[in-house]
Amino acid sequence: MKKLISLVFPFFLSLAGYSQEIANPAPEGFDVVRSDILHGNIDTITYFSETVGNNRNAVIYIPPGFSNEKKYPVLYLLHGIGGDEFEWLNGGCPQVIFDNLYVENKIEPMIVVMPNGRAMKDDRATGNVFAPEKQESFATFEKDLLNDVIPFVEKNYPVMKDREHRAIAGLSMGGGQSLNFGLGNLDKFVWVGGFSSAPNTKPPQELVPNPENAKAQLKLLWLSCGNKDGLINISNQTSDYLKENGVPHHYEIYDGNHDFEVWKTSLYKFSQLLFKFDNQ
Ligand code: FER
Repeated sequence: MKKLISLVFPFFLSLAGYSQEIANPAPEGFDVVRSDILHGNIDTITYFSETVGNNRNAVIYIPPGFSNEKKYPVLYLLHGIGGDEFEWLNGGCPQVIFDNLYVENKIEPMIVVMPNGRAMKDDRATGNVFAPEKQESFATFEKDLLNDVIPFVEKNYPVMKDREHRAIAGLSMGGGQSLNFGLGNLDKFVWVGGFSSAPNTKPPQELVPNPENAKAQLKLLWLSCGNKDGLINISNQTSDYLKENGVPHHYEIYDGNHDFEVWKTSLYKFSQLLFKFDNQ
């Protein structure tokens, strides 16, 4: 009987897919506004996009205690298929999460840029957000980000311009974008995170064709997803490939769905690893 169990149990585990443990949620209060602390500033910026051919908007978060005399690293934080440059602010209160982390000295001061990842003239999340030309515009955004958004930010804000001080992360479609653009441009980004990454994520062999190179360049590769998310196979297959090819990465699975509970927790945890060079 014992023998049977030991033979059959691994089979069921593999049927169940992932046997990975569920990671802890963020602590209580991490996303609750505190009136007793300093707050960062939120602004909208407008840049001209050569890629799209018109002005486009992004949201920017400037950390508490910001000084023009200093230079900051930058996190580019991307939204999902139904969102726009305001999605994180509306659903994820990243400014609250960051303000609370700063007061506890848990993150490095950084500027956070939340652009609109739909690089097309009408970049609103209206009509059929799954329409092919809209999905395509999420891929086109790679050019807009690299050639238009980043140069604008680097020209207008006191930021560090090397890859070691540039991070990219996002939720769902934005998670796919972050993995595709980050891992596809290791000369530009070495801190990369995909939260509940969507099917726009490139297949693993395309995403990381040269595991040795990725291993040598990356400071942080982060994947996270809810265990009840219908898209979890994307994160699982990415993590499996990375494991098989010896590319260090964090993979956290939370008890959750395809929603902001998971994305807020992901941001809370991911952001604490950013721009820390000693403890990766
Ligand atoms: C899909 C299912 C979901 C897909 C994209 C998504 C590109 C994106 C979801 C999101 O951004 O929340 O099949 O195909």
